[in-house]
Amino acid sequence: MPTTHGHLIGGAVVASPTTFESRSSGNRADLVGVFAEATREQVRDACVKAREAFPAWSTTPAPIRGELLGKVGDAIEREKESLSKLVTREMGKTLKEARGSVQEAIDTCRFFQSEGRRLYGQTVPSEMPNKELTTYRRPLGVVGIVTAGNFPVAVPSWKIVPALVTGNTIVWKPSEDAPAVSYAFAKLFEEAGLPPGVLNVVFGGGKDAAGAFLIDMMDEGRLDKFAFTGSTAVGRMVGEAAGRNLLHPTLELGGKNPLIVLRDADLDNAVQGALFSAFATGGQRCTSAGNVIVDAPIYDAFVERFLARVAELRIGDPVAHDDVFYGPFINERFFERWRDHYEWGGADGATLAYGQGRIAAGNAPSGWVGGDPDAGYYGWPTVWTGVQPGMRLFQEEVFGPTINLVKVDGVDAAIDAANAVDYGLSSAIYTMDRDWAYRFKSRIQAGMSSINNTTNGAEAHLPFGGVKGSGNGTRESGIWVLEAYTYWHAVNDDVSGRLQLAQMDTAYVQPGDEVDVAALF
Ligand code: UN1
Repeated sequence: MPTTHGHLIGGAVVASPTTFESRSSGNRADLVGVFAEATREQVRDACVKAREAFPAWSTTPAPIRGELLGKVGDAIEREKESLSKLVTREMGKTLKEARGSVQEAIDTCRFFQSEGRRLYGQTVPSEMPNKELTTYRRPLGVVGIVTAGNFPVAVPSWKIVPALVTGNTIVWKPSEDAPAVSYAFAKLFEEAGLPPGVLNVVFGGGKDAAGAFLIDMMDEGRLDKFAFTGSTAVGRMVGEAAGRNLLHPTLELGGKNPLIVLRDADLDNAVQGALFSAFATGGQRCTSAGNVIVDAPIYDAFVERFLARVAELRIGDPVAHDDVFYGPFINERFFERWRDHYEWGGADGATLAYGQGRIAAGNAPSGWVGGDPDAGYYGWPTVWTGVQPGMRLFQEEVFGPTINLVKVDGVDAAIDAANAVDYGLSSAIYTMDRDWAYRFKSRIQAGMSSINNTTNGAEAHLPFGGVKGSGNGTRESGIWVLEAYTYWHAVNDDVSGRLQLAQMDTAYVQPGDEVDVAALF
């Protein structure tokens, strides 16, 4: 029996009465690790430890906090290969993508290392003499963080690193789909010298478990901020709890991202981009494309080329085969939800152009690389044609290797279709026409847009986040995320030695200088 990994609370490793297993998504026979399952009391204790660590950490000079995060970046860089392999093994994305996602965390550390030397406030002129006004960014306090399993290093780093550089302390509940990666990631903060209690990690599930307990800690007044990446449904629950406690949560939620291909597009480039947007990470990115919206004159040509490429996609366990395009579902729940969408498609009257549900022995696509498909949950690449706005298939996030091809006539109809979903995370357009690209850029309802590239591709110094059902307007990454983990403190410093009152004791108008408007005419 492998050793059980405990929670990291206040610098101690803490065991729980119950445990859960993490198994490789690509091969369920491979036990990656056994983890403690946090009780409500343990989650509460983690919040207490984070609270105790706050005074010392928040008064540690920001450049020193930044230096420490630079060391975390060094440690991740040193461990990049082993951490990437662990990402691939535990949650099932390809090694190339895993390396990219770990690099995203390194980039985030580098960016915020230097931000520790800025964290600028402002000097503001006063209405009155001998008085100075200044603003400071202040940390919020204790931050509760819940993250998903699809980007188990990159997305937590988007929250943890800026929260720490600004002086907050943290209780993090990582995804139950990636506890081993999360444990290893947290250990690198410890190695870099983060003081005990500043970053606490509690393991367990979401519903009726550690995740829900951490949300409840807002009602107990133990958290000053909550940051969540996951489904829109859970995001609403987090938002409700935060709202009644007057906290402003960071919510990065679902997407049904459109990728438009117009009649003048470079078709090969567009096909390649659509393939990646649709099937990279098995469609389990919140930036994955849901609807590819194709201009009528090139629709047939696009469908033909796209389907030819889909039939060639190599699929299999990315641990055993480093040349696959995508691997397994991260977990059974995602697979089941994806399987259900086959029924929606039928009910909607869309045409199933490619795909046959779960890959099984004797029922595998041509690109299946071999091995036992029952070792994990693997899905056929699935392509629907004849999809239109209003169909459930068009509107709802599927989170799996499925793409809809939607035929429209012209740029305006394409943009209308792109905006006809309740989400607004990412978006893309393929066109060479300046005016069409401009029209798209100014009319699309999305937090992120690409012109002649995929719906993916967040970078550590660009704001990440959505509009509509994809979030609540908060942004991660770059300087923009600083707003999420600090409040502005305005300070008046009066050296006049007398009572000076703003708006009243000002020299706006000198007595006797007034213009009498009534007397002028
Ligand atoms: C997510 O799926 O939650 O732009 C994040 C991208 C990645 C991040 C996705 N860099 O697709």
